Amino acid sequence: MSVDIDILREKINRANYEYYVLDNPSMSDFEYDTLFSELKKLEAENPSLITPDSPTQRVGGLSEKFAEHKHKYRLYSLDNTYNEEELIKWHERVTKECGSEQELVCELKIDGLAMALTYENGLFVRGVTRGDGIVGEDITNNLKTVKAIPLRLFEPVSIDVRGEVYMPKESFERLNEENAQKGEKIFANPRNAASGSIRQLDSTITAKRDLSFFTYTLIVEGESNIKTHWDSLQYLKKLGFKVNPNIRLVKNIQGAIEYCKEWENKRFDLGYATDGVVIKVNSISCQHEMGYTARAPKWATAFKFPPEEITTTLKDIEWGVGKTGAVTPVAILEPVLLAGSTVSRASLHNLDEIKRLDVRIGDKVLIKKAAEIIPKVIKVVDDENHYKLPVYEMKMLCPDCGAPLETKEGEVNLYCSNPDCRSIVLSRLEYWVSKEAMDIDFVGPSLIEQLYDNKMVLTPADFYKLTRQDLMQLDLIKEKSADNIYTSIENSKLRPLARFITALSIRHVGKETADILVNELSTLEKIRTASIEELAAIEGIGEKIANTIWEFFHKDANIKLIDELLSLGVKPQEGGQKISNKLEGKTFVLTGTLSTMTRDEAGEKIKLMGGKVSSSVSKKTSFVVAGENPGSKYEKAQNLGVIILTEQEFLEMIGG
Ligand code: 0OX
Repeated sequence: MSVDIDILREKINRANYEYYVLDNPSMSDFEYDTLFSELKKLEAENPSLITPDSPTQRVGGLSEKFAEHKHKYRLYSLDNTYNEEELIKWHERVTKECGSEQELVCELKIDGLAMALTYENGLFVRGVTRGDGIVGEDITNNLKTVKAIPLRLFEPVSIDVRGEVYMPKESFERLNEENAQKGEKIFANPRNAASGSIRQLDSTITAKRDLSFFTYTLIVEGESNIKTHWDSLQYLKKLGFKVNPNIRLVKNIQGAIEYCKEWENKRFDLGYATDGVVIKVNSISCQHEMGYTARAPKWATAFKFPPEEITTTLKDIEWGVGKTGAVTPVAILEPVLLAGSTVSRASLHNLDEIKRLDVRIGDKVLIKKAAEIIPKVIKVVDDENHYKLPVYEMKMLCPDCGAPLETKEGEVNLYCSNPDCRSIVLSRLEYWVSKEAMDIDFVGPSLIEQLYDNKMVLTPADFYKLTRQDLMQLDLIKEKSADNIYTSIENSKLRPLARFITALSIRHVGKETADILVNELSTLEKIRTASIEELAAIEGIGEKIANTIWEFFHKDANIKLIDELLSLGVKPQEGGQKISNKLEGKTFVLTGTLSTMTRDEAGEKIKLMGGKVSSSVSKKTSFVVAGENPGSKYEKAQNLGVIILTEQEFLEMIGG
């Protein structure tokens, strides 16, 4: 038994290592989940066999507060350099103090949070935040949930390492999208998101956030075989740590300058944020010789990339109305070039943010590309002019229909109080037809506006009352397009229930929550009639969302809308997400044009049969379905040896 459990653990740890450290998965999600469940079951039956490095120990629990921990080795800061000249000067000091020109190691400066990790006999025993460099907080349980941090090393050594915990850009965007849906905190950048995630007292929350870790320092004490920083990084890799793949050993400062120039632009293509380059003297004896100032090593320097921030003038604040009725501000700016693109609009989030920043029309403002994505206003540039401008006053009226704005308990957003507000109705109709919702082709914003202004479509139900003749009355709509539009609308009648729920634009209910509701309650009738308690008891819903869902389904206008949709032949496909398990554990990637269905429809079918659909090909992909003119995914599948199916083979697989 103990041998079985050891082998199982080893297999899962290996799979984790390949996935999270090497970025090169070898096992399917299905295989991984099966092994993991098996291990959990064995451990539950034999608790004495649980080991501290078991992958099941990455889940964590609750802490009351974090204990302080004095670092054995101080965590130093880094001195910064901002240009070539300063770099050359730093290097001249290195050459002088070490007696000869030194080789250097260049590393990307990861914009995360520095951590100190301790391993004893190969086991991860402690992880501490930087704190003030002398004393930090013991957050071992939270760090155990970060899969790129090995719980056991490949050699039974006792060492201390340093590295940076960070959140990939994609995970940051996803987290913010989900939080926005739920009306929860929006993080300004991936670093803040990583910080908010790693300092959770409930480490099950940390475990749900996708954090990663690059290791960049091995503490080498006294006599050691490791003579250079470069070798220490290679050794860290050998022990099972994730080391940034873009490190480079260079002969001299010119090499380092080239590296900095190269990454100044290339950094935007990375999946994580980096704010500079760290340049370190390679020879460890030289590092010891140079030593430290009061706060930083003399043998290292950080070259900071020019900030992706710029000053411009705030010309106006425009308020937009979203599909939930939320009225949100956008800063209208004097156009400026920022991170490679011209920016004339920036996010201001909400009225509280406007008050906090005290932005006034005419102010000079500092804007920044948050995580290189959407620009946002950071602050007002302090100058005399600011105080001469009138304080910004919000009218508290809907910018579109003029109805009073209202607030909702526990939320910072302002909402238009008029359910018939043109902007709200239009954006709801646009959302109804969108790819994420009912996926109705050929019906875009301008057609919707025409239909609305001609009083032909005022609610989603009205789409299903349109005839070909109705459509042909409109500007620029000829027989062929009327046919296309009509067929598209007809085809949408049988969309899966989760899409239908998503399409209803219930506040806080996006695609993910709709999936949860359908998986849990299966039918529209059950979802419509569930009590607040029943809804709140569903994992991933919570009280606040339960309330909004219940309220939505009990409002007269919504009851009428849903009944009308059903009577017009809209028949959301029920029965949960799955109708069979035929494709369980299989991941599909769809590429090219299919002749009998759209890629989305093929995706729906795969999901209904228990399979998964992914947008990118990896070793984990089970099949790539290739239609006409497949893209680069086809080549990638060939290179990785992934099975490629023709549309016909795919149809045979799913039974026609
Ligand atoms: C980083 C990073 C930070 C070594 C001596 C003081 C700082 N954020 O990626 N720090 C260091 O080095 C230590 N290296 C890095 N790559």
